[in-house]
Amino acid sequence: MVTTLAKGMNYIGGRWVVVGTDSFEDRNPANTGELIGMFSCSGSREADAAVAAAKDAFQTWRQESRIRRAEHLDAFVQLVKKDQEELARLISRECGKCIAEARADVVEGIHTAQYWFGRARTPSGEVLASEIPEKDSYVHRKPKGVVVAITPWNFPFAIPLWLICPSLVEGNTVVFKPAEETPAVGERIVQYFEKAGLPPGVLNLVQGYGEEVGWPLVTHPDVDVVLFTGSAQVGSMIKEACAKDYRKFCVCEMGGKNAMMIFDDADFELALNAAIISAFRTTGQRCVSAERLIVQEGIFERFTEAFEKRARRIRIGDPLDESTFMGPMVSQAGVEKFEHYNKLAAEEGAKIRLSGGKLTDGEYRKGYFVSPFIYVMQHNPKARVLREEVFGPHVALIPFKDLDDATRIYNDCEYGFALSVCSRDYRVIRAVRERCEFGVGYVNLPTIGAEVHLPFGGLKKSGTGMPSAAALVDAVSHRVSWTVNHGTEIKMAQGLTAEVEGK
Ligand code: UN1
Repeated sequence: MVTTLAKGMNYIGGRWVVVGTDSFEDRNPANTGELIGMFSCSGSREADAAVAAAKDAFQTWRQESRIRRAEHLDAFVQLVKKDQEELARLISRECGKCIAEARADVVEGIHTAQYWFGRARTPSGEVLASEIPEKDSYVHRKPKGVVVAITPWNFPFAIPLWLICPSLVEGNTVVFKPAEETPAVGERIVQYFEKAGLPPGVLNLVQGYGEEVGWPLVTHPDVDVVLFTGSAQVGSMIKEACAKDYRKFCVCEMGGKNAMMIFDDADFELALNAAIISAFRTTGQRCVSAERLIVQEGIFERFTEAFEKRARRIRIGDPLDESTFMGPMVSQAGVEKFEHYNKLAAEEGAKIRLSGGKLTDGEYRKGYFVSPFIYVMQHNPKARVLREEVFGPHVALIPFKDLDDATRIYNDCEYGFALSVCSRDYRVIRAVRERCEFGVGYVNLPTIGAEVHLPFGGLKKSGTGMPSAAALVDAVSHRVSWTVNHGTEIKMAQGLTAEVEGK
């Protein structure tokens, strides 16, 4: 088993290193009295050292075969499998996710590493015909260099692996900065890779805050790719910074104001279950959580009542208790944002059906527990609560008349991440797919629950239009064209010759 005690250090060039005296506390959001560890507050010195180590290691790593590189992922999986339950418990304690969801996070991480291990043996380029019979043309992939991966707390295991695995398999080296809320799980990932025999410098870890160490990494001149998953606000700063540097490429996965569209003909129970999962799993703190339930008029009242009734029964409590459905929010700042938007909903004319908020009784006092907030509102383009991401169990039920109305309401939002449509009518389902702006779409399913071999990313304010997960290969490798002449003379596709005197 990999050590359960967090080291709290950075991992640079194959060594665990302590950073000065400054450190930050990592506490359990369900019980803030529980200290999980103390972690280094890194800054630009550490960012420089980590990028230099990654740059150094790149020249050797890129020359290793793709298949050999990927074998480290298989070794990683074998190690994780030995610790699976204990790792899930650490995830749950560190970010407050229910244990079942923490187990799912580990499984998703394992699947990611397995996928990239297998994919290494599949074609990595293309062979194309040339117009000239003596020529062969190829599309060949080359690694980009140093990749910075800045990851969120809500999937502290799976998301770093979404970004790290394709980067490594394609021959890049990585500097990984986990969220400051989940440094212990970030450290674990690196410990497993160290044990799996990854050469020094290929994967480096820096702990700390975004402004202090994230920014020096993003703006570092020797970084080739920045992969970020987090808020739209930080993502747009990263996009701006990367745009200033001609060589830097960035992929940002940001927020959402995701919606389910539930039509009158939908399977009622299925739609209800999907809505409960979409709105309240991970306490509404997924970039694909649904904060808008757009429901057709014929079933609106019945659906709202059933949803409210089910939401009232949600078991909120200790995430390590198997019977808990909703754990705490991750931080006091998360609670305050949730409460701010709940208040705003009332000001913007919402009819409140369930007035959730911070829970302060008994055991709840120890953590950042909240109960669901549910309201009914006519669509109103001016209402901020219908457009801005809350990242909590804050749910609007919005009535609609017909297909045109549903797709208009859905699209009237700056974000474009996940959608779900519940209907039995294939024409409606197809129209939703074609008319709505989204990156991840579901039919008769919740808005959450992506699988690792699919692209995952949002449009508009939700992303850079370059999806993550399986599709990330295009972000971490250059696709170069390569044409070889097997003839003894030059034949040009467009008919030019080297004849200098004319005919
Ligand atoms: C996220 O919310 O940031 O689709 C990622 C899902 C997960 C990933 C969510 N597999 O719900």
